[in-house]
Amino acid sequence: MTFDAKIALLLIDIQNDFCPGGALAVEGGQEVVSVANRLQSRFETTILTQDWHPADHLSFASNQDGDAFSLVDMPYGPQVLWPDHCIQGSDGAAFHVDLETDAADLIIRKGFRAAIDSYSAFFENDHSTSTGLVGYLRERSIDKLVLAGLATDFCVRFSAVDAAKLGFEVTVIEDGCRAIDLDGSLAAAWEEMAAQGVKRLTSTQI
Ligand code: VGL
Ligand code: ZN
Repeated sequence: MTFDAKIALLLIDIQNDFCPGGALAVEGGQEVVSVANRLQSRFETTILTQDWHPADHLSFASNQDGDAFSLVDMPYGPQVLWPDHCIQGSDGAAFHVDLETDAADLIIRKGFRAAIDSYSAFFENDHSTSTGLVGYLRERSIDKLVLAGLATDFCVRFSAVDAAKLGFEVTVIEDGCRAIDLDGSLAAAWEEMAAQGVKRLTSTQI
């Protein structure tokens, strides 16, 4: 079946750097592309997000006194340090070449301020700076979201949880996601999403 205008597909960060060979490669990351494309054909509205960092971004271990994948305290709370990734305009920041992007209504970029990271498509990591996405969705009377993309336990998780807290009905397509899984972050992600009422379905169940 296809879905009505009140529901949108939100595809999170399906970019080269999160796929094998990329700077912050997620195991099997490229496998979400075909799932994402199949899903898109069933939705009137698709929105893409794109992780989009300046080279001096403070989530990069190279710009901090710390190792990649360690935690540091930022003014807005704990922050994982990452390898340099998704640098604005780089090939790593580009969408996977096989991802269908022509039909997307909106591409929302995030993480473009050097001093603050943004996992969620809705709020930066201070949980208060808005990306503007909620206003866009409300203006279009969209109240249900289906999410897929990378990575399950970071940007998909934070986007799904924020969306649920904002009152959207949220479904995450588990075979349309792949995880980084840092210190149990994948299990914690599914737990938190479930606690917020996020539904978990496969692409064939929806
Ligand atoms: C992401 C870590 C850093 C993601 C983005 O898309 O899940 N993870 N930046
Ligand atoms: Zn990032």
